[in-house]
Amino acid sequence: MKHRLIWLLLFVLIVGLPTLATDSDGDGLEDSDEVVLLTDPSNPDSDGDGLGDGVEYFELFTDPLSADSDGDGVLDGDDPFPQSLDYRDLYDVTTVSPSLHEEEGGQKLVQQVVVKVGDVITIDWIAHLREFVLAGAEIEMSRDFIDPAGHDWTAPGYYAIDEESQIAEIVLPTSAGVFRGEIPWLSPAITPSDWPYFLLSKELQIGRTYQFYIFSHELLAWGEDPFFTVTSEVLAIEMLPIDLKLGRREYDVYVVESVWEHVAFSDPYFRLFFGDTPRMTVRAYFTVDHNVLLRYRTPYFRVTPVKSVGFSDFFVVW
Ligand SMILES: [Ca+2]
Ligand SMILES: [Ca+2]
Ligand SMILES: [Ca+2]
Ligand SMILES: [Ca+2]
Repeated sequence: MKHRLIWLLLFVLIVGLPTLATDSDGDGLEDSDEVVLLTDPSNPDSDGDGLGDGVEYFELFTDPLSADSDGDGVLDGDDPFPQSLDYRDLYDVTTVSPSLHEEEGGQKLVQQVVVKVGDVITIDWIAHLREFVLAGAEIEMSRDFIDPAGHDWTAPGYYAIDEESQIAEIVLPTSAGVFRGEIPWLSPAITPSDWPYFLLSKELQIGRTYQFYIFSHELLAWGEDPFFTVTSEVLAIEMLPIDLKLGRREYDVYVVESVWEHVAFSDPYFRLFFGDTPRMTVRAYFTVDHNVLLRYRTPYFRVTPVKSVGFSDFFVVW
């Protein structure tokens, strides 16, 4: 008995306590981690979407237990943008969840704006996005300000852009009524929430600069010039610590800074915030190895049932 104890003591001293760090299915997650994440320790692809459990969890930030993390009908393994992006502003009043998927005739972008509890605006764009340049779109806007369980108000609209004359014919449903007009169309132009996706479709390199226009239909409804000129530059590679369920990890990220410039706002409300020549700087972070959009801050418009529109900062949460 005494001898056994001495041998055990010697074993522990020399070999150390036996560890259980095994990755039975070789997917990059240890068996004990898979117990925490509820994934299958004997199946390297628990949800059968073509992506390994470890790659989903540590590298792509998709759900290893959902074959279609962003619910857009495309399996994670086939989806160029498989993440669901929920982002909320600093005042925690607005959440926007854009999702993008292929449809016949183009890509469909669905954005949901939750202004506060029960107040929902859904914008369905059936858009022909060519490399994220909005070339023309049909939109349907629904508002649920009064009754969250059903649409209080739904109205269709569209942008039809004549490539030769660069004139856009626009019919835009707003809370104040329907806006109809023709405006000179600056190309390439993308919508405010598309700019990180636009950059995601590019090969990022430090020092590289991209220029484009951001078209904001909210400004149009407010009688302002609807375009911002944007210069995006890939500034540097930085370490970004992220808290995951399995502890804190650091990631190499590209830092992309975008400067949005507007000619001038005539509306006194905007001038109060931005002065005569508004200029905003917004940032995005993309992982270096997989070009995954991790986080971005962007000014955006808060849409409310009454006539008040403002900018706020958004953080992406995951
Ligand atoms: Ca495993
Ligand atoms: Ca597994
Ligand atoms: Ca998977
Ligand atoms: Ca998945």
